Amino acid sequence: MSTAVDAKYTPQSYKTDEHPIWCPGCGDFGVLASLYNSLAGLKIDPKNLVVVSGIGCSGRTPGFVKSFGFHAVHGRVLPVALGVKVANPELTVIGAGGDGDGFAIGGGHIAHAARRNPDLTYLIMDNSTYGLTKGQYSPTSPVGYKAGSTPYGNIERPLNPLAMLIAYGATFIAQGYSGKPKELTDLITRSIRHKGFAFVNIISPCITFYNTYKVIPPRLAEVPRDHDTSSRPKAFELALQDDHITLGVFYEARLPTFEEGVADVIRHAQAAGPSRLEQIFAEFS
Ligand SMILES: Cc1ncc(C[n+]2csc(CCOP(=O)(O)OP(=O)(O)O)c2C)c(N)n1
Ligand code: SF4
Ligand SMILES: [Mg+2]
Repeated sequence: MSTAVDAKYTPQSYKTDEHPIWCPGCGDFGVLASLYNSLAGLKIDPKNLVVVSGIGCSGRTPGFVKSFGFHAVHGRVLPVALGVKVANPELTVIGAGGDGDGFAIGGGHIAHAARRNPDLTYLIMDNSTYGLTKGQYSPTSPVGYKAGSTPYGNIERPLNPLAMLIAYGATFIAQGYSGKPKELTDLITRSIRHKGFAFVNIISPCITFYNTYKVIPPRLAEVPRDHDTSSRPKAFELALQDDHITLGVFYEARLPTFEEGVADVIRHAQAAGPSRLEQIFAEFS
């Protein structure tokens, strides 16, 4: 991760001239403010920062962060972010998108990003709805969720993003809430510092199509103080309980990153010399 220790950065340093066009009260404002705070705390030089998003209200995030940005097609945050990171491992790469973008159309990518363990941060702004397209049910909408696409109530059980990421082998897994920006700033900071694939599921209510501001706060709980973040079974246990919405770090581990693996492959190929490459080309020609 690249940092500029000789310069002063404030949250303001990361604001662009674009004003978010999110609805007043949208949870995504809290996520963005927390992201600005984290970036300032880490003193990340905007020229070494890339924010990649998919499509959705949350997908507008790169437009609001002073950095390089890539507003990818729907569901393709992770392949683009991985490509950027492999091309230049010195960059800090952050993926941002919604529950629909990440878990529905882009759902197939998460498993492979997690098991490859590139040094990326992936922030999901989870409002349990498709905000941009007016509130259709999403993979994290609860059973019974009523909207235009489910007038008699959603009949599909929601997926559990935390359990899913633990199963896929992500090396940093956390959950935050847009209404707790101080705690969220800390989680985002830890996720960016983490060397490897860091996933933060951020509960971020859509005030317009699925207003959960009253139902979420009473259900919030912190990860217990004695939780062992190095234990996958303990992380599963925590993720599978449904009495509370648990906030904090569920799991973290240091494993080789994808870029470290790629560098090894390049070293081996270079050591094998051009003759080995010629041999391979000959075999396939
Ligand atoms: C290939 C493709 N299919 C469908 C759409 C329509 N579409 C745009 S955003 C979206 C869902 C966004 O939901 P989510 O990712 O949860 O983001 P939010 O708006 O809730 O932040 C859909 C289905 C699209 N843009 N491209
Ligand atoms: S529609 Fe929902 S998710 Fe989109 S900006 Fe408005 S409140 Fe936020
Ligand atoms: Mg959504």
